[in-house]
Formats: sequence, C-alpha cells, structure tokens
Amino acid sequence: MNGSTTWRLLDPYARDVFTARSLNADIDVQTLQFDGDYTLLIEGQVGQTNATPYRFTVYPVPNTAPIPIDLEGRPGPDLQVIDALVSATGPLQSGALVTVTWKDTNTGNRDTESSWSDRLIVRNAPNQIIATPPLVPYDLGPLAPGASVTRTATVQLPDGPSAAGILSFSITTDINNEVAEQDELDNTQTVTVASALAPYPDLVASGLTIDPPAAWSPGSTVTVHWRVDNAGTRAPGQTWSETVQVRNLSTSQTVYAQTFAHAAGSDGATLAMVKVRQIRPNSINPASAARRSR
Ligand SMILES: [Ca+2]
Ligand SMILES: [Ca+2]
Repeated sequence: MNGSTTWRLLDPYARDVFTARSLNADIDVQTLQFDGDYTLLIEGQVGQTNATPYRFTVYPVPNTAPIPIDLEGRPGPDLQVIDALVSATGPLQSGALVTVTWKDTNTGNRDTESSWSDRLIVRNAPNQIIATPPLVPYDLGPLAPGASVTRTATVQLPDGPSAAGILSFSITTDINNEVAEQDELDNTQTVTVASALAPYPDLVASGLTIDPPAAWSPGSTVTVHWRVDNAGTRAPGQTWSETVQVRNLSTSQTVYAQTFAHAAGSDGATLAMVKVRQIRPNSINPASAARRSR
C-alpha cells in the first residue's frame, strides 16, 4: 500500500460521506443516510503508475436499540451505616460507659471482597472530640448485597461538663477505604443523644487565716486555719490531699511546702471542715515541719 493513496466515500447523490483521507487512516463508524448506491473512490497521485493491490473487509452493523450506559450504577458493593443506637447501663451521663451498636449494610450489587474497619467519634455540642474508641474491624468474609452485620463499640465518656449536653456519635464505615464502593460518600451515620452531668463533689477551700497574723521571725511556729466545703452534688468517697505552701515574696523562695492527706470518711454532700495546721516556715526540710491537727 502506498501511503500517499487516499480514499473517500460518495453517497448516492455524489456527496462526500467522508472526504479524501489517507488509506493509512481509519474512518470511524458512519451511518449511511440514504438508500441507493454508494461509491468508494481510491485515488492515487498523478505520478503513481505502478499497480497496487487493495483489499477491504466489510462488516455489517445491524441496527439495534441503543443500550444506555449508567456510570452511576456500575457494579460494586456499597457500605452504609444504619440503625445506630447509643445506650448506657445506668444513666447516660458524663463518665458513663456507653455502648454503641450499629449495622454495616451492603446496599450495592456485588459482594464485598475485603475486610474493613469502622470508626466511632464522639463530639460534644461545641464540636470538641471527647472520645475516639479503637476502630471496629470487620473480617468475617464477603458481605453480600442486601446483607448487614451488627457492630458494637463501648466508649467511656470523660468526666465533667465536657461530656454533658447534646453529644453526637458519628460512625463511619470503611474508614480506611479498603473497599471500592459504588458510593464512597454515604458511609457515615450520626446520632445525637442528651447526656447529663453526673453528680460530682466540688471541694472549695476558704477562710484562710494565720495565727499570729503577723510579726513572725525565723523559727516562729504559726498556725494556719482554713476551711474545706463540698459545694458539689456528691460525697467525695475517696481520699484527697491538701497542700500548704509558704512563699517568701521578697526572694520568691518556697520556705514551706507540705501535703496533707485527707482520709475518706463520713464526708457527705454538706461536708464542711475547719483545718488547722501548725507550721514552721523556716524549716530546712519541709517534711520535718511540725504540724498538728485538731
Ligand atoms: Ca458507601
Ligand atoms: Ca470505600
């Protein structure tokens, strides 16, 4: 075949179906508009005198109804989270151990082919993350279209006000995108629950007085009085410590520091105690400071 040879096709009215192209170039599928005789022209250059054989293969293309290609509906699994539920053994409140259950369902049209993991994130109303328990893995084999599997996570809410109020529990399946899905953007479900502030003690120190109030000299024994109240809604129920620290503001030196343990006892919600400590602020070893309570 000579590369300078061209071909073109004329319709029954001698008009180009496609214009002259090199025979080396393919012509894409053409729809013939009219009934009648079409003419295929093979045209060489004027100076080309040698005989050149050509061969064509004709493939009939029957008319068939068009087949739509739905790119959105390509075959594949599609994981989604459904039926998320938050519960606690006792009151749902700060510090509680909370159980979260949900289902991973395959809404696609193919089995899943690999394992995956789900992630739970707990946020409070200001959108602060307050808990992120470990990922929940799924490795129980292919999940068929229409099938679902129940997942569970337990999470310890933090103590205090950060875990009180409206909390959101967001579960995202296939968090590491190990499963190729029809839709990767529908993998999260979020549920909100109201969480109460649990009862807590609230220790408050007040009434600090020193006796004698002034005119100390190195080696003096002074008596420190203070008061501890529980302004909270629950008894402490455990020991705690209180620290007395005396600083010389002229030298910025700490001249006395001692921590006193307070044993748990019959302290109730109305706890009110007066503390008395005798200290010697010039002690070289704070641990040897004389102290006595009454
Ligand atoms: Ca999905
Ligand atoms: Ca995925």
